[in-house]
Amino acid sequence: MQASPRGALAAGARLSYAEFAMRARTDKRSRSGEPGDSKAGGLSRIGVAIDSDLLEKFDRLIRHRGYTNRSEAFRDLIRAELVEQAADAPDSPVVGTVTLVYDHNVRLLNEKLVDLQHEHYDHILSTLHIHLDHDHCLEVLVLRGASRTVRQIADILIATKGVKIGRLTITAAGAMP
Ligand code: NI
Repeated sequence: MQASPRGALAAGARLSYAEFAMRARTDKRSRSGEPGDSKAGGLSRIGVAIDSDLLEKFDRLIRHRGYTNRSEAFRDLIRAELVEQAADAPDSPVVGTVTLVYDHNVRLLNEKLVDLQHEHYDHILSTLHIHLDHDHCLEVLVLRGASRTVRQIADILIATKGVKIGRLTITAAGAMP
């Protein structure tokens, strides 16, 4: 059975960005009329043998996360693993989001963070600054580059004295599985 990407889209209860990107590409391929399109855009059905207790826990988890069907949850989990594995290679092109929370009263911290960002301006796509409260600032930076470089820049920013919370989230910048 051949499900059209549009049909699948209409049936999908929750659309992650990865899913959206994949479907957009599938849709484009379907329209291009290249040989082998139907296979590229097709769905395969698989049967999975799974321990009942484990399945019950999985169902609870995905319900808690807002999934309305298992297939969507399985696909997202598989994709997350593939992206993580791809981003592990030091030369893989990635996009990283760095979240920083810091106390702007710490002497010269603002200047230090801005200097660091200017040193790596060619890898920083965007920054967002929010004055969280009287003392704290939240900064979100979007970095792009080789996995190794993005991690290095994030580590330097996060380890800067006075930064209270720092997190890096990485996703593959190339083709999404
Ligand atoms: Ni601020």
